[in-house]
Amino acid sequence: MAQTRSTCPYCGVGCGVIIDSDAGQVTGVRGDPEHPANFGRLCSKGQTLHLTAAPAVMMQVRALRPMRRAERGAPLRPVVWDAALDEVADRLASIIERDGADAVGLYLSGQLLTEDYYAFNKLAKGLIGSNNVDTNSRLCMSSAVAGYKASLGSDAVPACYDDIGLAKTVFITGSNMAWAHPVLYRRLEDARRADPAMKVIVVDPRRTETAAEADLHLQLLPGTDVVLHHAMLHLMLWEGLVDHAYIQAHTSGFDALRDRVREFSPAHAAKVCGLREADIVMAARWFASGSSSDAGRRGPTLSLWCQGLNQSSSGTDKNTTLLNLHLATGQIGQPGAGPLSLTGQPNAMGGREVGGLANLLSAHRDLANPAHRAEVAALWGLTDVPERPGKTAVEMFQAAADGEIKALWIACTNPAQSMPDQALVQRALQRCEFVVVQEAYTTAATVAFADVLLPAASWGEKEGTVTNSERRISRVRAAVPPPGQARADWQIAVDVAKRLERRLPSRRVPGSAGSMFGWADAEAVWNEHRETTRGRDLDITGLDWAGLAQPQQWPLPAGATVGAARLFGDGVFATSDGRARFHAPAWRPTAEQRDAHYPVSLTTGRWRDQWHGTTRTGTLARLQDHGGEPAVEMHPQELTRRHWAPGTLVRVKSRRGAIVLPVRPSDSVAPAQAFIAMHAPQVNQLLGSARCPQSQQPELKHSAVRIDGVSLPWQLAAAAWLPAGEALAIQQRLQPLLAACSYAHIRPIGLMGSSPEGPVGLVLHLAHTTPALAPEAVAEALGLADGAVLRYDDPRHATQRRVRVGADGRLHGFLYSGDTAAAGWLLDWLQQGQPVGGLARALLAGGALPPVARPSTGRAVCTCHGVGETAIAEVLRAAPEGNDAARLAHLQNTLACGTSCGSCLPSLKALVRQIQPVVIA
Ligand SMILES: Nc1nc2c(c(=O)[nH]1)N[C@H]1C(S)=C(S)[C@@H](COP(=O)(O)OP(=O)(O)OC[C@H]3O[C@@H](n4cnc5c(=O)[nH]c(N)nc54)[C@H](O)[C@@H]3O)O[C@H]1N2
Ligand SMILES: Nc1nc2c(c(=O)[nH]1)N[C@H]1C(S)=C(S)[C@@H](COP(=O)(O)OP(=O)(O)OC[C@H]3O[C@@H](n4cnc5c(=O)[nH]c(N)nc54)[C@H](O)[C@@H]3O)O[C@H]1N2
Ligand code: SF4
Ligand SMILES: [Mo]
Repeated sequence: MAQTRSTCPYCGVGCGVIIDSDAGQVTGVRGDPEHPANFGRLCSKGQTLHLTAAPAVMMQVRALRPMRRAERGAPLRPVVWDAALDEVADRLASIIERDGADAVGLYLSGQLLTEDYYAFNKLAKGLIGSNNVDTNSRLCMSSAVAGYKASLGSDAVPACYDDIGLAKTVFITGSNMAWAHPVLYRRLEDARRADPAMKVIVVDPRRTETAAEADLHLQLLPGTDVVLHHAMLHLMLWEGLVDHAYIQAHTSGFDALRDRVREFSPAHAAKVCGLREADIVMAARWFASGSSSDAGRRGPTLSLWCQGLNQSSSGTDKNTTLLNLHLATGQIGQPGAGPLSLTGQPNAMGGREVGGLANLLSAHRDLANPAHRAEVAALWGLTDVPERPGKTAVEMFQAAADGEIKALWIACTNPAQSMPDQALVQRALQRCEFVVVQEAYTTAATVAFADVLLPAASWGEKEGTVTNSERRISRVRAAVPPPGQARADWQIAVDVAKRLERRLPSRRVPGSAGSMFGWADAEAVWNEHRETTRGRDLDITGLDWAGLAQPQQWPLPAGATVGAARLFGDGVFATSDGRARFHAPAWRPTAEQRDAHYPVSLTTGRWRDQWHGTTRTGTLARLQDHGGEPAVEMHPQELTRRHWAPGTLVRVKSRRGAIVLPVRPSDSVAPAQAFIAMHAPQVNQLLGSARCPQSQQPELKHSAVRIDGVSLPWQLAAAAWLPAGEALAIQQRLQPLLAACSYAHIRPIGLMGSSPEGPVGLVLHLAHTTPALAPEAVAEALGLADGAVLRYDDPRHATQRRVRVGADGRLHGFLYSGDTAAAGWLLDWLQQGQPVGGLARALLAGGALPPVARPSTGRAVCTCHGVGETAIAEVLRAAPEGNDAARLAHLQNTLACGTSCGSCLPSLKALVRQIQPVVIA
């Protein structure tokens, strides 16, 4: 048994993990108690990593061998590595020779390691001679980058995680951190317990779990953040809460800002933002003077934000106007005070460090700056690096759709799902002459467009470094060898680069010898990257590979022993004159407004237990239960008004496309608004590519839509337990069949509350106007075609029903086509493992209600212990009376829910507030 320290591959909190492995297989994972990001904690996703790495799971879904397609439309067939690499190099070289270097585009990811990123960047900018390298961080962090650079002079996050425990006021905006950054949220819970006077403000158009726990929730209208920020400053000026001495000494541009915010009174802002004036006033006071009643005392105030600000057509303005508030109150660079943007992906920061965006160069250098270009050319031994700015994500796909970009190399991201304007993206991938997809999973939607698929090593299998939200660099280590023939991403880049070096004209200074890519291992790549940081704001020349055993924050220049916890504490900023800049943008509303044709404001975001395209998290039934079937969430009043029962299929239509989804009532969205999880495979057919003019980040948080009823009389619902190690493969085999349906959903399921080794199955829900496929095909795949299967067929009504009860007297599977009203309770019975004994025949009757009433499990709440809402409600109703904390403790003692990773604590607390004990008089 071996133990390997590494990091979690999901979010930007960057938790340290210890991986247990045995005989080349991952056997367990736990939080690293010594890692300063998490001190041993993991969330529901981190804690189940080892289950996703189980061989039985991986063999069904991982890309194990290089593959190529003989022609478009033909299936992918395995080839040996050398043939795949030769083909990639040959095709790229020919296209470059024929159409120039800019005919190639590289689309990368904030989930690559810094070394992977470095190798790709050098390959594109140094070898090919094109700046067409952009990443999914363009969809994620580019507004924060543009905001920091505009206001502070460099892309440097000034604060750190410890500040959460030191702040008096925490301003959380456009972030559902209870779900998206759970372990950091646990820290906030600790801080609030330790200091009950701390004030938490949450700004979000939805009442998320994060918002529901705030002292003040500002449920603003989407896209109105700039108005709110300006109004807060207006109030601060009016009440004398700004720090004039700080403004005088360390900033410039305040006069223009003061003129700008004059028109943004809290009363005016209340109307534009859809808020109460008093709430805006309260938020401004808390922000400026901390929660202290002593008006003379300031802060400390910490801001945390994420995609609600960044993914916006005014993303940079939302960022700079928030930074204005920190600068105007001097709340920056001190313990507990400062802006702390939350990075989404585990290495979004590392990508920024090596210049992994179309407008950047290594070590926070700017492509537009001739001195910076000369520095990078010198470091790489080149005559020059190309001057022409590269294409940003949306522009890159637009250029491919227009035929300008002829080859795309996509690594570690799944644009066929995650990019906005899917019609454009699909056109681009089809028109592009040559598409290389470097992927760890065959199930990613973009694989369908690959001419060559290069199998990548993934979590637990590769070496390198990542940088988390607080500028902390951690080691990523391999615990096991990659499955099949998969290789590390940087290695694949080097394998292609060395071949290209032989084909392309050299751009190196005369007399250079050897390869530009002669690295022996990840350490060698990192050493070269470290050298590029010398003298830069992120200087890490004081750090070596061995020193990385202890995660460190940058900067850590030669001579230093520890990194800087906070930046700009001395009030000297990274601008030419050392002063931070105020910005005074006018307010621009969202690119699309609600109108008579598209009367609903749609927003999109994350679920607690799923990760983006779900290639990894989607393999585990226990991570699927909390979200369940993707749906469009609407306010309950809207469902009542339209006479829609929960689960009714509706059509959501934007100016770009339409998709069908079930509707789900949710108090968290306001009337006239709707929410769809970004994990829903089709959602980005709805979203457009309007973007922030400064950062080029698309407005993935808003689109105007209409939602209408849809008539799909033919439905099919089925679920069954399947042989161990086969469910995911069967899911993939069924997938092509489902393309014929107007609506199709399929996901793995497990037995409620069972261990990870419990039974695994699949659930399907299909709908169409007429029977879209023969139910037999599905029945066969689910083991419901023959053997001890009960049947009912009514061909006149296109009705087929199958039920299988096992020798243990429990329901093992069902299929209903035609009318599927019974599917809800049948699935519940299946997942509860209910004995059905003498009721077997009644299971074919098809009613919306079960033959005997049994409580449904309700929504899954605690993933670790498999506890659903019904059981929780039962315990809370019978609980002894007491305060909320006592009743939460009683609940945890009784059901163990929320005692492991803690990701469900906000849900549990909400239920404790909602469900009071039934008092018998
Ligand atoms: N479980 C889980 N965690 C993740 C991820 C995941 O896939 N799953 N992904 C990671 C990644 S890459 C990222 S980028 C982060 C994202 O983390 P977050 O940004 O926290 O998550 P989202 O749910 O995308 O969006 C946050 C909130 O923005 C709100 N919002 C929408 N419009 C506006 C607006 O105009 N103003 C304001 N103030 N708020 C608005 C939405 O209602 C939503 O609640 O999560 C990371 N963590
Ligand atoms: N509507 C809407 N769309 C959004 C967003 C939103 O909020 N709403 N959020 C946007 C944001 S912030 C982000 S970050 C993007 C995320 O969007 P994507 O980047 O598309 O998300 P992932 O599914 O994480 O894609 C990563 C891919 O890399 C593969 N992979 C895993 N490990 C490795 C590895 O080690 N090497 C390689 N080569 N491949 C690997 C995975 O199987 C997966 O297919 O989505 C964006 N799209
Ligand atoms: S909070 Fe959860 S997903 Fe994020 S790094 Fe930590 S364990 Fe991983
Ligand atoms: Mo992201």
